[in-house]
Amino acid sequence: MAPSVSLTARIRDEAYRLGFFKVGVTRAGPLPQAENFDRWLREEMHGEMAYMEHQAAKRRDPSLVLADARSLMVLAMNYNSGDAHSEDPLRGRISRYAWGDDYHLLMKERLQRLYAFIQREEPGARGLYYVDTGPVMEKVWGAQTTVGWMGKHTNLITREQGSWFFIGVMLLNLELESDRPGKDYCGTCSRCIAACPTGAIVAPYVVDARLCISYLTIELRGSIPRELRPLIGNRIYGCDDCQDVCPWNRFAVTTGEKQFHPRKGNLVPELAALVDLTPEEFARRFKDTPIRRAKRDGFVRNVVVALGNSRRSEAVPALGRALRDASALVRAHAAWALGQIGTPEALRLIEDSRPSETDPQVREEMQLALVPPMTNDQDICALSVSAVRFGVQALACAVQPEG
Ligand code: B12
Ligand code: SF4
Ligand code: SF4
Repeated sequence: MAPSVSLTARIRDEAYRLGFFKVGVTRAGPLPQAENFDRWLREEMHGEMAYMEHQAAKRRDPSLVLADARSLMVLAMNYNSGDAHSEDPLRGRISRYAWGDDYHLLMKERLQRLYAFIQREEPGARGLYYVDTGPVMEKVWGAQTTVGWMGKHTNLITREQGSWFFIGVMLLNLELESDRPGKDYCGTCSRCIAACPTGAIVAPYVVDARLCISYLTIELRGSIPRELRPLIGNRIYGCDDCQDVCPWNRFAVTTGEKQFHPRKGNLVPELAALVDLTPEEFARRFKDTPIRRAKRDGFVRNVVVALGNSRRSEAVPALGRALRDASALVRAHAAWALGQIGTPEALRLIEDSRPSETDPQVREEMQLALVPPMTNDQDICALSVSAVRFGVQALACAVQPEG
């Protein structure tokens, strides 16, 4: 007689067949460690992501999402293409998850097929599935299963393949066999915390989104805080630094999903060319990719900041064009970027545009770019220059102008 295979095992097998490399199951009860989530919201670490607040009750309680929810499945799909980021400051860095096609589309389709399988196996089955967009705390639930654990950078990590994967979740009215929670293998390591360019991992397991480059370049619609702009470097969409340094990503394997491999031009894009994207070109070029989320003006704002951070005179002509952009957001950041480069030509472009500029925020950025306020470091430099004249301290100030 053939051995009986449980429904949970059959669902897992089908999920593996559909391309998920890890499948976890847990009981759908109240959110574990909900007090951490509450604290995160209370301290406003979600910034302008109002959806995190509006749907907080559902995030704390899956039964508010699906009334008769009994089980919660967590499914991991690898997006690692094995390519590397560009170190060239005149080329942009797009985070790995956004190099290829939009994962929402691909994963939704796979989850739909899995759901259809479950309904065929168990005709009374009802459920809901999400990738990213539902009010379900995907990482927290993932850590309740054998998928893995939440690292100090707060991404979910698997022992087998590291953290370069997307998460899908499925709520079901079925009693499935639950896993044991994942064990934390971070140990004494703290590489991600040290590597974060903006100090966004404010404590182990806590990311203040307002400081995270991923938030600043994708979610934030308005102006990027001035003090954070220099720290963004050439990252124009998201950030991978905390995961790039994680030792568990040494076990990453290349994904079999062709759609997640870099689209032409997304791996090491030339920054100067991206400045000229019209809204129509942006929509065409990034159709069905995650990058559309930043919207054209937000994306070009990021590109302009990266050009400023290059501190290279070759970036000046492109920034001059950005200074005439239809979007005040782009013009404001272009003025800042030209100020960062600070060559006579860069400053002349600002001077030339100033009389015709009417937007108050752009005018303010122009003013600051032309006459930067003295920072403490500059105060110290100015004092050193007058005291020591051509001493070492003065030389250090000259080669490292403060932005
Ligand atoms: C909002 C959001 C963001 C925000 C906030 C990030 C964050 N850390 O929460 C921003 C825009 C910054 C962001 C960035 C990124 N994101 Co995002 N994001 C989400 C989203 C929509 C919700 C996450 C959430 O609920 N955050 C709220 C915080 C409070 O929840 P949490 O981190 O799970 O918090 C727990 C811990 O902080 C812990 N905790 C708090 N204090 C303490 C203290 C102690 C002692 C302990 C032990 C624990 C602890 O408890 C909290 C929960 O109660 C999810 C999709 C989803 N629906 O879940 C994707 C998601 C998390 N993002 C994802 C990705 C890929 C990214 C980026 C890598 C993209 C990029 N390359 O730029 C970065 C990674 C940045 C980072 N280091 O986290 C993937 C993660 C996949 C994975 N392997 O983990 C998800 C799951 C999307 C998906 N479906 O694949 N993201
Ligand atoms: S994604 Fe970048 S900015 Fe955000 S926590 Fe990780 S290293 Fe820091
Ligand atoms: S870098 Fe180290 S501390 Fe950070 S998530 Fe990876 S193992 Fe954990």
